[in-house]
Amino acid sequence: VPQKPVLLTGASGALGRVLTRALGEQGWTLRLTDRVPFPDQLPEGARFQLADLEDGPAILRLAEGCGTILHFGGISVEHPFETVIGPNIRGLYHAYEAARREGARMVFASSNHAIGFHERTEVLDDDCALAPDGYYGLSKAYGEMMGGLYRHKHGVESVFLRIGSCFPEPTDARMLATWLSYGDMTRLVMRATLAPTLGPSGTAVIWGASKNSRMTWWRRDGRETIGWAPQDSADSYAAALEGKTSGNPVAERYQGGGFTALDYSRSE
Ligand code: NAI
Ligand code: 15L
Repeated sequence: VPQKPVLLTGASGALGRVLTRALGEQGWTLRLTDRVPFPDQLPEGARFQLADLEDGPAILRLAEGCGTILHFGGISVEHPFETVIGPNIRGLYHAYEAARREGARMVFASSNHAIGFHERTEVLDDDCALAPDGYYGLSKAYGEMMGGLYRHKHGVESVFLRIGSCFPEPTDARMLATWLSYGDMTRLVMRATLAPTLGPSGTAVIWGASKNSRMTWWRRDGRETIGWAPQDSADSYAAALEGKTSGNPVAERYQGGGFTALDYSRSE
């Protein structure tokens, strides 16, 4: 159990609700926040406060006394630039300012869409070039770079979770590679929070996929530093899903799948 309370943003979202239940069951002291009400029963010892990530003073107050910030709030799929920038850029800045003020570790829900324009034939390590596949992916790349800034300038530690596809089950052929089970995601967040050190760099990137034999795109990362390994696998869904491709040549070429093909206007 962490020594200090843990702040979870995006608590009312899909992954926030999974984490609230699982971490609450482990006896963690949770401070929860979102801009929409929390729909479930609160675990014992948890407090929920409505707040917009764009409200900096509110985020600073919420983080008071916390040792870790699990930053899962924000826009979670592709949207126009003007929709993304408030929650995912200004909101992210407020979360990092809170981490700096508290000396807290940041566990940031980044995304495969920060690197989505790498081709599926490429094998990526954690130091690969960022290649965002939209304004959403760009906000995640910016978040990872902001984590680097706050480490260098203020000593704030960050774990960047480059989550693949975290859903109850894989639902298409791409997810046979990118699927991250809820159980593996929960254990990943627990290790990212509890790991005593992130090593000399003070930051770690983790590829967030389960033990899928089709995940040939992502290789070296910081999982040993935090002591995490996935246990679940999408493999048993292969027979049902391998024919379920998008039919779009752009989406099928790149790791980010359908996000890469949205509003795609390149002709050569
Ligand atoms: P979600 O959309 O269900 O949850 C996001 C939550 O953030 C929502 O409850 C929403 O109300 C809240 N939020 C949005 N703007 C806000 C604002 N301005 N102020 C306060 N709260 C705000 O998304 P999900 O699937 O739970 O994802 C959680 C995080 O993980 C997101 O950051 C997402 O980008 C990231 N992620 C998720 C993946 C997945 O497969 N589910 C894959 C990769 C990354
Ligand atoms: C994400 O970043 C999204 O939050 C999620 O809804 C999925 O689209 C996922 O990536 C994915 O790439 O499957």
